[in-house]
Amino acid sequence: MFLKDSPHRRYNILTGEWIKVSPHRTKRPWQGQVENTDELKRPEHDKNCYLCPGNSRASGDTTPDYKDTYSFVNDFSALLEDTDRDSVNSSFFKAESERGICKVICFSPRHDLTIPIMEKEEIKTVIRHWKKEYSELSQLDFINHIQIFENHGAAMGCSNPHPHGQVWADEFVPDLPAKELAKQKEYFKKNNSPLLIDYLNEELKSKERLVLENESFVVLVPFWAVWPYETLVLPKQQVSSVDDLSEKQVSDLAEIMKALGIRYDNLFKTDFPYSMGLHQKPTDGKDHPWSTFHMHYFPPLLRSAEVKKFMVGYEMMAMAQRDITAESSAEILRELSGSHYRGR
Ligand code: H2U
Ligand code: ZN
Repeated sequence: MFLKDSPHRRYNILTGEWIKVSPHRTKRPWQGQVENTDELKRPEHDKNCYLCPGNSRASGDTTPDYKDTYSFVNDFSALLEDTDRDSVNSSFFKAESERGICKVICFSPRHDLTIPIMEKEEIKTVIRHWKKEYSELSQLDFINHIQIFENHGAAMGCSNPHPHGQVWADEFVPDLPAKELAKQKEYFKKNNSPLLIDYLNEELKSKERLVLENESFVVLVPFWAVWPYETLVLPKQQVSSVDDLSEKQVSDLAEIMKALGIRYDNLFKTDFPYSMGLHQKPTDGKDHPWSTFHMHYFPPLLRSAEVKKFMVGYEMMAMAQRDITAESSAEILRELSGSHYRGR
């Protein structure tokens, strides 16, 4: 079958972009080099960490003695609530000022934890905190989009190993979510059904790209994945934002995030780096019935804890390309152990 053996391009239904796939370069899944890069064990509390309870931050504020998930306004926020309002709009020069709020979310007071080694109950607390941020920030009339994400690991430019993520609340819907929304809307107008729910139902039939499944969620390697071990977390029932998740869905999402994190860590026996984020309904007060809540995981590793995929050369100049197919990656992830290699 050409999808398995021959060079081809695949279409990303969410963005309208194409990606090149060259499976003939690696017909068999990579089985080689797996380094056990036993990271130095981190302390539960690090007196030099600005996210650990009781320590001071760049702003001079003290991070309080928090007990579970805690958030604060980023001391180096990319967007500000109070800023000059201005614009230029000519043929060659277009710009407008933008307001916003950026926050840092500490997942846990424990410096040494990561999502895969946190307890499910602790991850539920993080998700409930995402709900709270989404619902509070969406009340502000100048906030029209909320991007929640986690940059994990030094390989992704994360500046501090303390388990944390960020929220950027924007005045304008950013480009990637805007593209995905436009595609979801186009499909919904034609089919009167959400694109990602229909796509998931097709994936559930074929099963070849599935990684994990529970009552409420599925993790799969999307047909059009770019990163070698990229995954998409999809709800089985239409739900438009994190705020709309039921307690059962919060619990199932926590469970599947942990299970996915364990597989990722087990893949190269390392604290697996990634950028992960939530895509959901804009907060502009409109309905967006086509918008399905989902999460993307974009991990950079290719062959080992050290060998990353670089998006350079052809990819910078032309388009994304991969060798190993989405189906092979899904198979590799699916077959990994569900117990963390470090034993917790
Ligand atoms: P990353 O490691 O994902 O970059 O996130 C850390 C964030 O923490 C970063 O955006 C902020 C940085 O601006 N920060 C503070 O808000 N206060 C500090 O004292 C240091 C870093
Ligand atoms: Zn810390």
